[in-house]
Amino acid sequence: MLIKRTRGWEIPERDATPEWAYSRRHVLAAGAGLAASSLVSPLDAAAQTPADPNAALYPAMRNMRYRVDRDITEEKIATTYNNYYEFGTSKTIWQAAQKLPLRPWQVKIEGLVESPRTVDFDDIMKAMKLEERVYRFRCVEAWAMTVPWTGFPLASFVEWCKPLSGAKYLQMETFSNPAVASGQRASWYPWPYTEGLAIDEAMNELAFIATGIYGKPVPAQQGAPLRLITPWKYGFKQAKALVRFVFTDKRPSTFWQTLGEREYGFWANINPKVPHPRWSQASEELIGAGGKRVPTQIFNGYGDFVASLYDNRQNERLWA
Ligand SMILES: Nc1nc2c(c(=O)[nH]1)N[C@H]1C(S)=C(S)[C@@H](COP(=O)(O)O)O[C@H]1N2
Ligand SMILES: [Mo]
Repeated sequence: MLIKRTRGWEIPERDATPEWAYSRRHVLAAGAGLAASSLVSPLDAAAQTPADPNAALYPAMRNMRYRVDRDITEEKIATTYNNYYEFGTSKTIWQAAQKLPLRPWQVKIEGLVESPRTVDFDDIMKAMKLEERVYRFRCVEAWAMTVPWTGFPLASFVEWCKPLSGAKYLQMETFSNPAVASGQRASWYPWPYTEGLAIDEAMNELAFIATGIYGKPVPAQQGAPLRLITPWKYGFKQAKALVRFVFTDKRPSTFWQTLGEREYGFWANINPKVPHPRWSQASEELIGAGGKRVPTQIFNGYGDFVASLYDNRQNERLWA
């Protein structure tokens, strides 16, 4: 039977492309790239190291295949309301996170790959083609935002790493630097922060490595210089400030699973019908929208892209 479904990218876009996205690009296209610096707020200026060699790569062209049906969250809200336990357990860690030195930034590629290696973040940037994607973002604490990430598909990066056929999972690891990250001095947490995806999830077109947000390099508090984005999964999967990618044949343990298996599973797909022990997942608060709540969608509205990943995993704990 043929069932006509509205696919994600056919949903009419409403307010998803703010004027600045065009006007700023227009300015750049006109060859007056430096004029864009006048658009950088003091907040961002603090977040960027003085000479970010990649600054000129932003803004990148928006990929219009990925559309949303709600307003983009105000930049100031999204960049000052964060979860980043390395810098504390409150939502207001954005200033503390500025202490993280972002260069040099070495990334290890290890495990089941043709040749394990350590690469510089700036060399990854030279190898990848940047694009902008507006995605919904959902934390398991039932708050949500809608933001324009800049970066590259995780699939492109995985291919670049040349994994061997035996690689079934990809583990990702955040930096370890307790001297600047006060949260990492709390010994009851299983530092460093780790997360993982099955290889087919990592190869799904939605999985993304963000290096930028709002048309600029991503600020420290949101995971600079590179972090994972999987919009159909809860926020805790989307590890920040990555330093290590390990290809493996065994399902890796994760930071949150180690802390509480009952609350944080490996798959952590978004489902309004499966409550977390402490938070109903039926609806979510859009941050910066005056307390407005909207119903949560299965897979955060991305089922057309990702639901088939789980057809043969129905015996697993797929949600929350
Ligand atoms: N390394 C690291 N990554 C992390 C976290 C963290 O504490 N440390 N928190 C996660 C959680 S719970 C959420 S909701 C998102 C928040 O991302 P944002 O601050 O960019 O909104 O980051 C995720 N990635
Ligand atoms: Mo979260």
